[in-house]
Amino acid sequence: MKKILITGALGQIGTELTASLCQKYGAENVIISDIRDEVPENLSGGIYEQLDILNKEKMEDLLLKHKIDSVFHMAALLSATGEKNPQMCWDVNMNGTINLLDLGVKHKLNKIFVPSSIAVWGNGIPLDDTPQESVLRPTTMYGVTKVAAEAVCNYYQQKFGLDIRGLRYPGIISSETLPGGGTTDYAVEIFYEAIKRSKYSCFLDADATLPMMYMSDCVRGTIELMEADLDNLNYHADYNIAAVSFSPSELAEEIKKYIPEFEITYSPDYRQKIAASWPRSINDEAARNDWAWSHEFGIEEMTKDMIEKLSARLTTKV
Ligand code: NAD
Ligand code: AKB
Repeated sequence: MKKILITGALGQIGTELTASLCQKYGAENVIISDIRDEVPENLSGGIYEQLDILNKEKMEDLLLKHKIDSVFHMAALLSATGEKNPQMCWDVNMNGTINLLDLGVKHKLNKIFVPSSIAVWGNGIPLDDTPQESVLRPTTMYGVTKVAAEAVCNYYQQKFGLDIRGLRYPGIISSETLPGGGTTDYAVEIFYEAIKRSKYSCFLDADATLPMMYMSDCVRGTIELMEADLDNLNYHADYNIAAVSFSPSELAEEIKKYIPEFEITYSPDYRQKIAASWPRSINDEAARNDWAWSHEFGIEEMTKDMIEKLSARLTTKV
């Protein structure tokens, strides 16, 4: 990877991926793009270009202008936002991705990363240790787009030899940028509310166990997969990847070790039904075997790091 484009770079994962890629490949070689006009002041480097991924012409201009050879395609609408506007979710997640794949073939891109999600699964799958090879029956439009994107990426790989890689990310927890409208967002919000107000009303049930991952593992895993030897990969756009699994009540107990007065209440909404259709834990042996994936952060390490980082930032109680 010599010249990298990130789409959706101002989102939760894109922000921290940008920082790592700039550090590793040089800020002058990382082009960050997003649909948003305003560029945040705290950008960690890179060259910003405004890009709506539905604008294929502009996407092509940027690929040529910056001589891009690799793309991390992070632009998408997530599960909760997607359920509010399924048509737009399909449009952005599918048509935006196909635009990129077509241009990838046309301009012979070296590598493309297209993230997938635990949302590919749905009712009727084993909820624990969900295998790499399993039936995919998504219950949300977001999940439908992730299954379809995996299939279309694998098709472009076989048909055109385009090197496309992807991970079925669990819920990602991070301290730098707030999540953008997903079902697992509670696991980030809870830290902000615990630090600011010592209480949180959770939109999932107390025992809604879901697979989760800390951002530093997510970013490292993403880059490691992109740097892995293609000959070792038995899967392409659909690798299971896992770190930890916990429920809202288990996370609350962990937070109480640092904020003993913290109180959590439960007021489940439409997102609980989505969460209930997703696995509780995932089998990621293929990733561990093929490209030596290994997570570093468990719930204890993650909670400690989140509390330390956010407490330093959110100093005033509202
Ligand atoms: P996010 O919502 O935080 O960021 C997405 C970014 O895409 C936003 O900055 C948004 O402005 C941008 N965007 C939206 N529509 C666009 C368009 N038409 N053109 C260009 N940019 C557009 O999402 P994220 O959490 O950073 O997720 C990145 C990827 O990882 C997505 O594919 C998502 O489905 C996947 N994923 C994320 C998680 C998670 O927990 N964060 C879990 C599983 C999978
Ligand atoms: C969401 O909740 O929509 C995302 C995901 C797991 O894909 N965080």
